[in-house]
Amino acid sequence: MQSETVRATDAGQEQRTLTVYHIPVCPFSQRLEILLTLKGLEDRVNFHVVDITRPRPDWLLEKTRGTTALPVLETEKGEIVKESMVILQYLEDRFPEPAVAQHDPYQHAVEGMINSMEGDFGAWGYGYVMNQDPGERDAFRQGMLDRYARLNDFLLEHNPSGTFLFENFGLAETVFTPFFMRFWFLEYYEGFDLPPGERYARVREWRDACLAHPAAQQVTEEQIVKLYYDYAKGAGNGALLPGRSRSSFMFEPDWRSRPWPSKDKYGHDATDVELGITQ
Ligand code: GAZ
Repeated sequence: MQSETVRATDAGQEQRTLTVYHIPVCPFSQRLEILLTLKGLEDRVNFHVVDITRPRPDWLLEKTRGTTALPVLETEKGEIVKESMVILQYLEDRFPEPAVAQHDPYQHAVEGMINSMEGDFGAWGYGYVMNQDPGERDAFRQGMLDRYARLNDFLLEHNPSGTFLFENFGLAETVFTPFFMRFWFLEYYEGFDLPPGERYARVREWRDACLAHPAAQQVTEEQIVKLYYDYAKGAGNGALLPGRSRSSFMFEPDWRSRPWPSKDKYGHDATDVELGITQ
């Protein structure tokens, strides 16, 4: 699904399908891929890859009226929908069967409440991996644990004996799973994992079932660890670190051919050569 669209969406041709403009491996975009996979609609949408390391092209800025955040969905009629949570709801409304979101108003409110924690949860984990001050590590670790504990309590309140928030992998799982996957970078570069024991048992069960779900296998741990090396060194979104000529976030050369990076983010600055990303 990460293949470039064949239709010339930038050439003013009529569009007969839905198009998502996205940055591959972006967690917000993976949400859409998961939802479409759950609905069996992977082929219904063109995924058009946008190069994050270059300025956005004018034809795209015209569509978005100047905003640069992706993903962005364009309908068959040329209507523009921004924000991954809004796009998920749009796709759910357009393609209601099989339902991913809850129908019951209260249950839908429950998934809305847990989803309202995603921004803070995601931002904390990204702040943690990007932190460069060893003196702040404990505070980041504790903050991450606090956020997992909050999710644990929420799951215990609403589905104490189940695995997912409701019966099946649904909207909340679609929203959180891409972050659970990105947080493989915390395991690797910060040695962070949920401690054993009751305090995190419910959220651990949820997270592990989310990670294993067949509809959510768009990225792998190895891919995340390798591509996000520069995030672990404080440089996000394709930014270039001092002494380096390429970003670890580039998609060439393929991550499979690169060595696993050094885990020592506080003590070592890996070179292009060590990362296997020379031209
Ligand atoms: N709220 C939007 C949504 O769709 O849900 C967020 C979309 C978004 O941030 N997209 C990013 C983007 O297009 C790519 S993915 N950025 C370029 C631009 O011009 O705006 C996440 C973080 C973070 C840093 C990066 C990302 C990330 O925290 O994966 O926290 C969650 C960006 C420092």
